[in-house]
Amino acid sequence: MQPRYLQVEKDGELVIITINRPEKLNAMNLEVMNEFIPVLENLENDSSKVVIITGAGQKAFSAGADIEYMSKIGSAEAERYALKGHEVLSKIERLDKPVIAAVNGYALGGGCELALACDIRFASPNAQLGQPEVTIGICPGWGGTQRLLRIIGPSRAKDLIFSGRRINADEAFAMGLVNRIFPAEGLLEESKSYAKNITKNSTYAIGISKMLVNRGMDSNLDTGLKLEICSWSLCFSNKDRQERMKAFLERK
Ligand code: CO8
Repeated sequence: MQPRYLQVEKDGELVIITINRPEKLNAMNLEVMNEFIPVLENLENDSSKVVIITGAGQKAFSAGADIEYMSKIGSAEAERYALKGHEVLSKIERLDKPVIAAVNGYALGGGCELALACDIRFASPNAQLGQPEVTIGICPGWGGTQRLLRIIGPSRAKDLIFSGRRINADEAFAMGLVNRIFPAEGLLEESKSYAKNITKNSTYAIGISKMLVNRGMDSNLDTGLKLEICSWSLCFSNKDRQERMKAFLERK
């Protein structure tokens, strides 16, 4: 069945997923989250090499979880909603290919958490990021307390979470929350062009590098380094590695 709120488009070896609910600033209700699951499961098995996630319209990447829906639910339903969000975000994080968030406006609450689960974040100058959950009586629930802490450190994470304040693209860049800023009209094209460059590199080596960085965040240095040695050696049984090294030596 065609998703109602997710637009999935192929561009060669790239896949662009657009959250398409602009009238609600791409807020992610349960339907949006449910639609993500099969889309991401297809990506686990297809030949695409890089995924870009963005929001429809000019104003928002995503304004977060759906406040209208949350205003009507109790703890049990809230837990199901949180678990669904975690399932989606973990799938993104564990996908063995890079996922880029093209943050084209508001990325608030769950919207910011979605961007945090991506590997790289590019933003337009009108982007505003933040974790305003405490302003509506909840704590971040889709990994915000954990991924934000790992990306920008505990002190800055606490500042954003306790204050609920929104930060612009420049401040987000300065604290390492976004990797680069591109003009709004060029954000998607620049993201695609960056992604296309990545596709020239070894898919196997990128997938394994992503896993190593992700695992390394939760391991001690010794464990991370041991895992790196095993993974590095495994690259040598990959045909792609032989061809690439040979091509270098022959200056192809
Ligand atoms: N949920 C539902 N609808 C939303 C949301 C949202 N998060 N954000 C905006 N909308 C809707 C508005 O209600 C409005 O709808 P309508 O036109 O039908 O009234 C429409 O989108 C446009 O919004 P505004 O009129 O408010 O647009 P403005 O340009 O005036 O303001 C803002 C833009 C500043 C982004 C403002 O809309 C806003 O503050 N939105 C809420 C942002 C927010 O607090 N997000 C965090 C939500 S909490 C969360 O994400 C928790 C994540 C963890 C979940 C864990 C699961 C349990």
